[in-house]
Amino acid sequence: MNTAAKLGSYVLGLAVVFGGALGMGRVVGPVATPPAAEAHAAMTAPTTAPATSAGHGEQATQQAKEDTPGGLQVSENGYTLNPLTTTIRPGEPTDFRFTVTGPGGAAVTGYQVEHDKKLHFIVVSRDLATFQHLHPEMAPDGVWSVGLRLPDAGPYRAFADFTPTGGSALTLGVDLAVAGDYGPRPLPERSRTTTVDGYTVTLDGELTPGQSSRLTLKVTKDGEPVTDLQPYLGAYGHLVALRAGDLAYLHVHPDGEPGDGRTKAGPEIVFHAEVPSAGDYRLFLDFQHGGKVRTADFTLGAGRRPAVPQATPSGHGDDGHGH
Ligand SMILES: [Cu+2]
Repeated sequence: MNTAAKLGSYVLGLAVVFGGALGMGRVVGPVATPPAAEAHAAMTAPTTAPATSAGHGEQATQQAKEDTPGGLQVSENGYTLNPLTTTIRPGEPTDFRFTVTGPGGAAVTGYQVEHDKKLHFIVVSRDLATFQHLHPEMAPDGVWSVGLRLPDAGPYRAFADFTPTGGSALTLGVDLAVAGDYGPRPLPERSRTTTVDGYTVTLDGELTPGQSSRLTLKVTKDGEPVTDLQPYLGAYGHLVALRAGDLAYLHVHPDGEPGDGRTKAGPEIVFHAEVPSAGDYRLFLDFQHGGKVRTADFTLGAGRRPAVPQATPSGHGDDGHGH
Protein backbone atom coordinates (compact mmCIF):
# COMPACT_ATOMS: atom_id res chain seq x y z
CA MET A 1 0.00 0.00 0.00
CA ASN A 2 2.96 2.27 -0.43
CA THR A 3 1.99 3.05 -3.98
CA ALA A 4 -1.12 4.56 -5.39
CA ALA A 5 -1.77 1.37 -7.29
CA LYS A 6 -1.64 -0.74 -4.17
CA LEU A 7 -3.84 1.74 -2.38
CA GLY A 8 -6.37 1.40 -5.11
CA SER A 9 -6.33 -2.34 -4.98
CA TYR A 10 -6.62 -2.31 -1.21
CA VAL A 11 -9.67 -0.10 -1.31
CA LEU A 12 -11.12 -2.24 -4.06
CA GLY A 13 -10.37 -5.30 -1.97
CA LEU A 14 -12.34 -3.86 0.90
CA ALA A 15 -15.17 -3.08 -1.45
CA VAL A 16 -15.19 -6.70 -2.53
CA VAL A 17 -15.11 -7.85 1.08
CA PHE A 18 -18.13 -5.83 2.02
CA GLY A 19 -19.90 -6.38 -1.27
CA GLY A 20 -19.50 -10.09 -0.76
CA ALA A 21 -20.91 -9.97 2.73
CA LEU A 22 -23.85 -7.94 1.56
CA GLY A 23 -24.53 -10.01 -1.51
CA MET A 24 -24.53 -13.23 0.43
CA GLY A 25 -26.89 -11.75 2.97
CA ARG A 26 -24.82 -13.37 5.66
CA VAL A 27 -24.99 -12.48 9.26
CA VAL A 28 -21.58 -12.02 10.72
CA GLY A 29 -20.86 -14.70 13.28
CA PRO A 30 -20.11 -14.08 16.91
CA VAL A 31 -16.56 -13.04 17.58
CA ALA A 32 -16.16 -15.71 20.22
CA THR A 33 -16.42 -18.56 17.75
CA PRO A 34 -14.25 -17.84 14.74
CA PRO A 35 -14.62 -20.71 12.33
CA ALA A 36 -11.50 -22.46 11.17
CA ALA A 37 -10.38 -20.85 7.96
CA GLU A 38 -10.66 -24.09 6.05
CA ALA A 39 -14.18 -24.87 7.19
CA HIS A 40 -15.21 -21.32 6.53
CA ALA A 41 -13.85 -21.47 3.03
CA ALA A 42 -15.64 -24.72 2.38
CA MET A 43 -18.92 -23.26 3.58
CA THR A 44 -18.72 -20.14 1.52
CA ALA A 45 -16.80 -21.11 -1.60
CA PRO A 46 -19.02 -20.67 -4.63
CA THR A 47 -19.98 -23.91 -6.35
CA THR A 48 -18.93 -22.36 -9.62
CA ALA A 49 -15.31 -22.02 -8.52
CA PRO A 50 -13.04 -23.74 -11.03
CA ALA A 51 -11.77 -26.94 -9.44
CA THR A 52 -8.20 -26.49 -10.44
CA SER A 53 -5.78 -28.30 -8.22
CA ALA A 54 -3.11 -25.64 -8.46
CA GLY A 55 -3.97 -22.51 -6.56
CA HIS A 56 -7.23 -23.93 -5.24
CA GLY A 57 -6.19 -23.38 -1.65
CA GLU A 58 -5.38 -19.80 -2.33
CA GLN A 59 -8.70 -19.33 -4.07
CA ALA A 60 -10.67 -20.80 -1.20
CA THR A 61 -8.70 -18.70 1.21
CA GLN A 62 -9.40 -15.61 -0.80
CA GLN A 63 -13.07 -16.44 -0.91
CA ALA A 64 -13.20 -16.79 2.86
CA LYS A 65 -11.55 -13.43 3.19
CA GLU A 66 -13.94 -11.73 0.82
CA ASP A 67 -17.02 -12.86 2.70
CA THR A 68 -16.31 -11.35 6.07
CA PRO A 69 -15.42 -7.79 6.97
CA GLY A 70 -12.06 -7.39 8.68
CA GLY A 71 -11.51 -7.37 12.39
CA LEU A 72 -14.36 -9.67 13.40
CA GLN A 73 -12.24 -12.78 13.81
CA VAL A 74 -9.29 -13.61 16.02
CA SER A 75 -8.19 -16.20 13.46
CA GLU A 76 -8.51 -16.05 9.71
CA ASN A 77 -6.85 -17.81 6.79
CA GLY A 78 -4.68 -19.73 9.24
CA TYR A 79 -3.35 -16.61 10.94
CA THR A 80 -4.20 -16.10 14.60
CA LEU A 81 -3.76 -13.14 16.91
CA ASN A 82 -2.51 -14.31 20.32
CA PRO A 83 -2.37 -11.84 23.21
CA LEU A 84 0.40 -12.77 25.66
CA THR A 85 -0.53 -10.07 28.15
CA THR A 86 -3.64 -11.01 30.04
CA THR A 87 -3.95 -8.40 32.76
CA ILE A 88 -4.49 -4.72 32.06
CA ARG A 89 -5.32 -2.34 34.87
CA PRO A 90 -7.15 0.92 34.28
CA GLY A 91 -4.85 3.89 33.80
CA GLU A 92 -1.67 1.86 34.24
CA PRO A 93 0.85 1.70 31.40
CA THR A 94 1.23 -1.88 30.26
CA ASP A 95 3.82 -3.52 28.07
CA PHE A 96 1.28 -5.30 25.90
CA ARG A 97 2.67 -8.31 24.06
CA PHE A 98 1.24 -10.55 21.40
CA THR A 99 2.13 -12.78 18.51
CA VAL A 100 0.57 -13.57 15.19
CA THR A 101 0.91 -17.25 14.41
CA GLY A 102 0.80 -18.51 10.88
CA PRO A 103 -0.75 -21.59 9.26
CA GLY A 104 2.11 -23.76 10.58
CA GLY A 105 1.57 -22.59 14.15
CA ALA A 106 4.81 -20.66 14.50
CA ALA A 107 4.97 -16.94 15.21
CA VAL A 108 5.08 -14.94 12.01
CA THR A 109 8.23 -12.86 11.62
CA GLY A 110 7.92 -11.81 7.97
CA TYR A 111 5.65 -8.87 7.28
CA GLN A 112 5.25 -6.52 4.36
CA VAL A 113 5.65 -2.87 5.20
CA GLU A 114 2.34 -1.10 4.62
CA HIS A 115 2.14 2.62 5.23
CA ASP A 116 5.63 2.68 6.69
CA LYS A 117 4.88 -0.04 9.25
CA LYS A 118 4.80 -3.80 9.39
CA LEU A 119 1.79 -3.84 11.65
CA HIS A 120 -0.82 -1.31 12.68
CA PHE A 121 -2.45 -1.86 16.04
CA ILE A 122 -5.78 -0.19 16.76
CA VAL A 123 -7.40 -0.30 20.17
CA VAL A 124 -10.91 0.99 20.84
CA SER A 125 -13.27 0.73 23.76
CA ARG A 126 -16.17 -1.47 22.75
CA ASP A 127 -18.54 1.46 23.20
CA LEU A 128 -16.46 3.19 20.49
CA ALA A 129 -15.77 6.19 22.69
CA THR A 130 -11.96 5.87 22.69
CA PHE A 131 -9.51 5.09 19.90
CA GLN A 132 -5.76 4.50 19.78
CA HIS A 133 -3.62 3.79 16.72
CA LEU A 134 -0.31 2.30 17.84
CA HIS A 135 2.78 0.81 16.23
CA PRO A 136 4.25 -2.09 18.18
CA GLU A 137 7.85 -3.24 17.86
CA MET A 138 8.62 -6.82 16.90
CA ALA A 139 11.41 -8.86 18.49
CA PRO A 140 13.30 -11.30 16.24
CA ASP A 141 11.20 -14.17 17.60
CA GLY A 142 8.00 -12.56 16.37
CA VAL A 143 6.78 -11.25 19.72
CA TRP A 144 5.25 -7.81 19.33
CA SER A 145 5.21 -5.32 22.19
CA VAL A 146 3.68 -1.92 22.61
CA GLY A 147 3.14 0.49 25.48
CA LEU A 148 -0.58 0.46 26.09
CA ARG A 149 -2.55 2.51 28.56
CA LEU A 150 -6.28 1.97 28.75
CA PRO A 151 -7.83 4.75 30.80
CA ASP A 152 -10.98 3.10 32.05
CA ALA A 153 -12.30 -0.28 33.08
CA GLY A 154 -14.41 -2.12 30.55
CA PRO A 155 -14.25 -4.13 27.36
CA TYR A 156 -11.96 -3.14 24.51
CA ARG A 157 -11.29 -4.45 21.04
CA ALA A 158 -7.79 -4.60 19.58
CA PHE A 159 -7.12 -4.94 15.85
CA ALA A 160 -3.90 -6.05 14.18
CA ASP A 161 -3.80 -4.79 10.59
CA PHE A 162 -0.94 -6.39 8.64
CA THR A 163 0.16 -8.28 5.55
CA PRO A 164 2.27 -11.40 6.06
CA THR A 165 5.09 -11.67 3.54
CA GLY A 166 3.70 -13.31 0.45
CA GLY A 167 0.16 -13.25 1.82
CA SER A 168 -2.78 -10.93 1.59
CA ALA A 169 -3.79 -8.15 3.97
CA LEU A 170 -5.56 -9.21 7.13
CA THR A 171 -7.16 -7.53 10.09
CA LEU A 172 -7.54 -9.78 13.11
CA GLY A 173 -9.44 -8.64 16.18
CA VAL A 174 -9.40 -9.69 19.80
CA ASP A 175 -11.26 -8.59 22.91
CA LEU A 176 -9.34 -7.08 25.80
CA ALA A 177 -10.82 -6.52 29.23
CA VAL A 178 -9.87 -4.07 31.93
CA ALA A 179 -11.20 -5.02 35.34
CA GLY A 180 -13.17 -2.55 37.40
CA ASP A 181 -16.43 -0.64 37.46
CA TYR A 182 -17.62 0.00 33.96
CA GLY A 183 -20.19 2.46 32.72
CA PRO A 184 -20.81 2.08 29.01
CA ARG A 185 -21.31 5.33 27.17
CA PRO A 186 -23.97 5.66 24.49
CA LEU A 187 -22.76 5.92 20.91
CA PRO A 188 -21.92 9.59 20.32
CA GLU A 189 -24.64 11.32 18.34
CA ARG A 190 -24.27 11.63 14.62
CA SER A 191 -22.27 14.71 13.78
CA ARG A 192 -20.51 16.13 10.76
CA THR A 193 -18.19 18.41 12.62
CA THR A 194 -15.78 17.76 15.44
CA THR A 195 -13.02 19.62 17.19
CA VAL A 196 -9.72 18.28 18.41
CA ASP A 197 -6.88 20.27 19.93
CA GLY A 198 -8.08 23.55 18.40
CA TYR A 199 -8.71 22.05 14.98
CA THR A 200 -12.17 21.79 13.49
CA VAL A 201 -12.80 18.95 11.08
CA THR A 202 -15.95 18.81 8.97
CA LEU A 203 -17.20 15.84 7.03
CA ASP A 204 -19.05 15.99 3.73
CA GLY A 205 -20.50 13.07 1.79
CA GLU A 206 -22.79 10.15 2.43
CA LEU A 207 -22.08 6.52 3.20
CA THR A 208 -24.16 4.33 0.91
CA PRO A 209 -24.14 0.63 1.75
CA GLY A 210 -22.63 -1.50 -0.97
CA GLN A 211 -21.37 1.46 -2.95
CA SER A 212 -18.10 3.30 -3.02
CA SER A 213 -18.81 6.53 -1.20
CA ARG A 214 -16.77 9.69 -1.42
CA LEU A 215 -16.09 11.36 1.90
CA THR A 216 -14.38 14.73 2.16
CA LEU A 217 -12.86 15.79 5.45
CA LYS A 218 -11.84 19.42 5.77
CA VAL A 219 -9.43 20.65 8.43
CA THR A 220 -9.51 24.22 9.70
CA LYS A 221 -7.86 25.99 12.61
CA ASP A 222 -9.12 29.27 14.04
CA GLY A 223 -11.46 29.53 11.08
CA GLU A 224 -8.62 29.27 8.56
CA PRO A 225 -8.18 26.29 6.24
CA VAL A 226 -5.12 24.19 7.05
CA THR A 227 -3.13 23.88 3.82
CA ASP A 228 0.08 22.43 5.17
CA LEU A 229 -0.93 19.08 6.54
CA GLN A 230 2.06 16.81 7.02
CA PRO A 231 2.34 13.32 5.62
CA TYR A 232 1.74 10.71 8.30
CA LEU A 233 2.62 7.15 7.39
CA GLY A 234 2.63 8.05 3.72
CA ALA A 235 -0.67 9.89 3.55
CA TYR A 236 -2.30 13.12 4.63
CA GLY A 237 -4.91 11.22 6.53
CA HIS A 238 -5.81 7.76 7.74
CA LEU A 239 -9.40 6.90 8.30
CA VAL A 240 -10.64 3.91 10.25
CA ALA A 241 -14.35 3.16 10.19
CA LEU A 242 -15.91 0.79 12.72
CA ARG A 243 -19.45 -0.47 12.46
CA ALA A 244 -21.54 0.13 15.57
CA GLY A 245 -22.83 -3.15 16.94
CA ASP A 246 -20.02 -5.51 16.00
CA LEU A 247 -16.99 -3.30 15.33
CA ALA A 248 -16.40 -4.57 11.79
CA TYR A 249 -13.20 -2.82 10.74
CA LEU A 250 -12.70 -0.77 7.60
CA HIS A 251 -9.37 0.95 7.02
CA VAL A 252 -9.84 3.56 4.32
CA HIS A 253 -7.13 5.54 2.62
CA PRO A 254 -7.18 8.91 0.92
CA ASP A 255 -7.55 9.62 -2.73
CA GLY A 256 -3.98 10.42 -3.72
CA GLU A 257 -0.81 10.62 -1.69
CA PRO A 258 1.81 13.22 -0.81
CA GLY A 259 4.20 13.95 -3.67
CA ASP A 260 2.03 12.54 -6.44
CA GLY A 261 1.78 15.98 -8.04
CA ARG A 262 -1.97 16.32 -7.62
CA THR A 263 -2.75 15.82 -3.95
CA LYS A 264 -2.84 18.99 -1.89
CA ALA A 265 -1.74 19.15 1.73
CA GLY A 266 -5.21 20.17 2.87
CA PRO A 267 -7.50 21.56 3.84
CA GLU A 268 -9.49 18.73 2.27
CA ILE A 269 -8.69 15.04 2.47
CA VAL A 270 -10.77 12.86 0.19
CA PHE A 271 -11.53 9.22 0.93
CA HIS A 272 -13.43 6.50 -0.81
CA ALA A 273 -15.17 4.10 1.53
CA GLU A 274 -17.61 1.29 1.02
CA VAL A 275 -19.59 0.08 3.99
CA PRO A 276 -21.36 -3.27 4.05
CA SER A 277 -24.69 -2.37 5.60
CA ALA A 278 -26.97 0.39 6.82
CA GLY A 279 -26.46 1.66 10.31
CA ASP A 280 -24.08 3.80 12.28
CA TYR A 281 -20.34 3.89 11.89
CA ARG A 282 -17.70 5.52 13.99
CA LEU A 283 -15.03 7.24 11.91
CA PHE A 284 -11.60 8.08 13.28
CA LEU A 285 -9.35 10.35 11.20
CA ASP A 286 -5.63 10.55 12.01
CA PHE A 287 -3.94 13.62 10.58
CA GLN A 288 -0.65 15.36 11.29
CA HIS A 289 0.01 19.07 11.58
CA GLY A 290 2.70 20.98 13.43
CA GLY A 291 4.55 17.75 14.07
CA LYS A 292 1.73 16.17 16.03
CA VAL A 293 -0.78 13.50 15.10
CA ARG A 294 -4.35 14.12 16.14
CA THR A 295 -7.50 12.08 15.82
CA ALA A 296 -10.86 13.53 14.84
CA ASP A 297 -13.89 11.32 15.42
CA PHE A 298 -17.38 11.24 13.96
CA THR A 299 -20.52 9.16 14.05
CA LEU A 300 -21.97 8.79 10.57
CA GLY A 301 -25.08 6.94 9.51
CA ALA A 302 -25.21 4.88 6.35
CA GLY A 303 -28.18 4.15 4.16
CA ARG A 304 -30.86 5.67 6.28
CA ARG A 305 -32.52 9.03 6.29
CA PRO A 306 -30.58 11.28 8.64
CA ALA A 307 -32.13 11.38 12.06
CA VAL A 308 -34.57 14.26 12.46
CA PRO A 309 -33.83 16.20 15.62
CA GLN A 310 -36.74 16.24 18.03
CA ALA A 311 -38.29 19.66 18.47
CA THR A 312 -37.60 19.89 22.16
CA PRO A 313 -36.28 23.04 23.76
CA SER A 314 -33.43 21.13 25.35
CA GLY A 315 -32.53 19.39 22.11
CA HIS A 316 -29.40 19.94 20.14
CA GLY A 317 -30.73 22.84 18.18
CA ASP A 318 -27.30 23.88 16.98
CA ASP A 319 -26.63 20.53 15.40
CA GLY A 320 -28.18 21.24 12.03
CA HIS A 321 -25.22 20.84 9.77
CA GLY A 322 -26.46 21.40 6.31
CA HIS A 323 -24.23 20.72 3.39
CU1 LIG B 1 -0.69 2.48 11.75
